[in-house]
Parts: sequence; structure tokens; C-alpha cells
Amino acid sequence: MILISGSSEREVVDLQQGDYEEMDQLAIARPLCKAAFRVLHAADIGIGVARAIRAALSGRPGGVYLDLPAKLFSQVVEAEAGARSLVKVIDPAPAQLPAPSAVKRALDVLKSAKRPLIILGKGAAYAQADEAIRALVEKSGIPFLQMSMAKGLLPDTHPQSAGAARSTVLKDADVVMLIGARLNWLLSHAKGKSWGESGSKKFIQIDIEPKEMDSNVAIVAPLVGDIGSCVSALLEAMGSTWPAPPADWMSAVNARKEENIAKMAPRLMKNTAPMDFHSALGALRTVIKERPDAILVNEGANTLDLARGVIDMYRPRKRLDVGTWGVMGVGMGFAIAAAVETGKPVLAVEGDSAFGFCGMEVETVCRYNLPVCIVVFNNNGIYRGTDLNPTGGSDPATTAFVKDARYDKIIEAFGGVGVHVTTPDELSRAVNKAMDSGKPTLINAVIDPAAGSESGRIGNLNPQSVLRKK
Ligand SMILES: Cc1ncc(C[n+]2csc(CCOP(=O)(O)OP(=O)(O)O)c2C)c(N)n1
Ligand SMILES: [Mg+2]
Repeated sequence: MILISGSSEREVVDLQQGDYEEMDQLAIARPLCKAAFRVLHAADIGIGVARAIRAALSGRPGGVYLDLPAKLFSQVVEAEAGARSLVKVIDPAPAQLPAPSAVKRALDVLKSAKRPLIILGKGAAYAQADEAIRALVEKSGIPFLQMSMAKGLLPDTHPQSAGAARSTVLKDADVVMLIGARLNWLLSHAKGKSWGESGSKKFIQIDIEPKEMDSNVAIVAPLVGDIGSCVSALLEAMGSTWPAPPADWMSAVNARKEENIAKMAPRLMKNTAPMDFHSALGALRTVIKERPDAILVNEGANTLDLARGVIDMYRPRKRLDVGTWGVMGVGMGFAIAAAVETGKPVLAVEGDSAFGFCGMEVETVCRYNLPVCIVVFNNNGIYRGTDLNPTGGSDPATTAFVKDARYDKIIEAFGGVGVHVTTPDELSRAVNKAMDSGKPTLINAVIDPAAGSESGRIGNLNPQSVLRKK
């Protein structure tokens, strides 16, 4: 993404003389973006834009800020000179081929594995090398996990998908090949109980950013290059006789998968009021199964973590969520952008707190008549709606919201369709109707306020009292 912004006059800002909206925007943007540039002369606009495009797209993609001070807008250049100053950016995201020795090293490690695992990250989805990635995964026969925004790169229902046996494969694998996935907090930094015994794994990592290697644990086989080139090189070097993973590993993974899927099934099918997260998500999972081209936007805590596990994705780059930053408030912006960019229907599954960070954008959704269906998982609060003020004072708990709020009324103020539902059947009917009609819709889905847990599924990151631990 390139953010282009006007800014106050340099002279006034730099002397801090108090301009209208005075702010040193370039300085603020610089530590937060991949690159930040300022254009002072009209003749440099072409170069400035070219630099922004290259910075945003080449290597690991990232956000770029382009600062245009007010004075620039009044400058003039001869039309012909202006046209000549523009730059056609040739090959902004050039292929970066991996070294053949690195390819061989990675395959040697992979071949030695008794319990191999592949983890696909959103870098793999961004790379748009879908066919090559699928071919690599299938040729290897190795079970795979897809990180949240990689979901759908291969269908979550693929026979090699180990999504339903996530804890088992993370704990028991001996060789893990990361494709465009980082070993950051989303993967517990490859440390701790969820990764089994310390030192029990070897990592192969494919990434376009050389500095990513060894970021958290040692990488025995780094493979640096763009994902498409790396995956193609691996495929070619694997030849036509790549051995299948050991049968005992595959049957252990499949057994755990089947067990977990069977355990989960009745929870997803319960059709009672009040809904809990699972029964409501069970309904939405069917909606996406029947509409695999729809875009799914997702934010919240329980609403996010549980939807990630329950709602299968079937196509690449159809799931947009809070990602690595875990920041609430991205939902409506994502939904609007996705609807405008793709013209496809969007289903935005929002925790009630998450929705509060960006909810006013329903006005934009209605103004542009966008095919966005927002489902607010209304559990009366952040994580749960049943918390009490721990001080015993008369104020409500900081995590509890107004009880039984009617979010559906908000969209009605702007001419959209509001629906209030209390059962999975009602939810499913309302979503299908919204997706068929393409009308801006907000569904207030009543969720049992006691159903969620604190911080959703990342309660392990909450600070623990040293006293309580004892
Ligand atoms: C900008 C921002 N502020 C605060 C947080 C902390 N936070 C994480 S999840 C969450 C909201 C969770 O509540 P809700 O969306 O209602 O989800 P629920 O668990 O109730 O389904 C908050 C405030 C954040 N991630 N980002
Ligand atoms: Mg909530």
C-alpha cells in the first residue's frame, strides 16, 4: 500500500511555528513504514512515485508513505516536460532466485524427516504462486498447516490439511518447512510446550527476506528468494520419485484429525438459543462452503480465534483478518476495500467490541451500496458479557458493554438492512438473503455472554501473577 498525503509547509513545521494541522508527518511515518519519501519539486513526482512503487512491491512487500507538502500543489511544469518526467516502473517485484546449493540443502533435510510438516504463511498467499505451491505440497505428500491469511491457498478440506490436528503436528513434527511464514508470536516463536521438546525440530525456511532467518530459533536450511522461484526450484530438484512421508506419521496425523473433527461436529450443529460461538460459526461455515468466492473479513477475540478454526476456506486470498498485528478496527475498511476491489460479496464476522472500533463505516457501506454483510457476534462485551467490576464499585466492568444492544439498528439509520437473530437457522437464513441480495446488511447475532473466554485463545499471553502461579 502506498499512502499519499498532503502536509503542512516545511518552513513553518520545521520552526514549529504552529501551522494548521502542523505535524512532522514524514518523521512520524518513517519508523512505521517500509519506506517514506517526500517530493518537494513537481519535476520529481515521477521519480517519487516510482520509488514508492518499488519500495512497496519489491522484496517483502510493505506500506510506503509519500509526503507532498502543500506548496507542491501550486507548482507548474510544461506538460511535455511533465510527461517526460514520469517513470514506467519495469518489473517492480523482480524474481529473486534461490541458490542451487540452498535448494539442495533444503531437500536433503526434508528427505531425512520422519515426521515432516509444511506451514504456509501469508507470504505464500501474497506470492500468488498458487499452482506451484499446491504441486509442491502434493508431490511431497506432507501434512500442512495454513496460517490465518494463508487459509484457502489449498482448500482447508484438502486430505493433507492438518488444521484439525494442529497441536499434534506442531508438537510431534521433526522437520518443519516454513513457506512465507514467520516464527513470530502467532507460532509461539517456535518455543514452549506447543512445540514439543526443545531442540526436537529442524527448520527449513523459505522467505524473500534474508534477515528473517534465525529470527527466533536456528534455521538449518534457509532458502532465500521469492516464493514462486523457490517453490519451483524445489519442485524441479525433487524429480519424479520423491518418497512419501512415513506411513506411521501420516496415520497418526489422520487419526488425530478424525478424532478432533468428530468431537467438534455436534458443537457446530447445535441449533439452540442463545447461540454460542461454535453453533453460530457452524452456520457461517456452511455459508462460505456454498460461496467459496465470497471474501471473509474477521476480527475480535473469541470471534476471531474460533472463526479461524471453524470456517474452512477454499480459495486463496479470500480471508482478511487482523493478521500479525492483531489490531481491532480493520474490519470495515477491509470489507469496503474488498467489495470495491473485487465486486464479490463480503461477509464480515465481527466481535461486538471489534465492530465498535470501526462501526461508523456502515455509513460508507450504505452510501456506496456495497455488497457487505456484517455479522456482529454480540456477547455483550469484550471476551464475555458477564464480567463484574472487580473493585465492587457501581461502574460496570471495563470489559462489559450495554446489555442486549441492537447493533442492527445502526445500519437502519443509513437505509441498510438490519436483522436481529438468536438461532443458527435464523443466522444462516439472514446471511444467505444478504449475500443473494447484495444489500448492505448488519445482522445482530445474539451470543451467550458466558460462552467466551478471556483473550479468546491467546489467554496464555496474559501476564500471570507470580503469587497465583504458586
Ligand atoms: C486497537 C486495539 N485495541 C485494543 C485491542 C485489544 N483487544 C484484543 S481483542 C479485543 C476485543 C475483543 O472483544 P470482541 O471483539 O467483542 O470479541 P469477543 O471475544 O467478545 O468475541 C480488544 C479490545 C486490540 N487488539 N487492538
Ligand atoms: Mg464480544
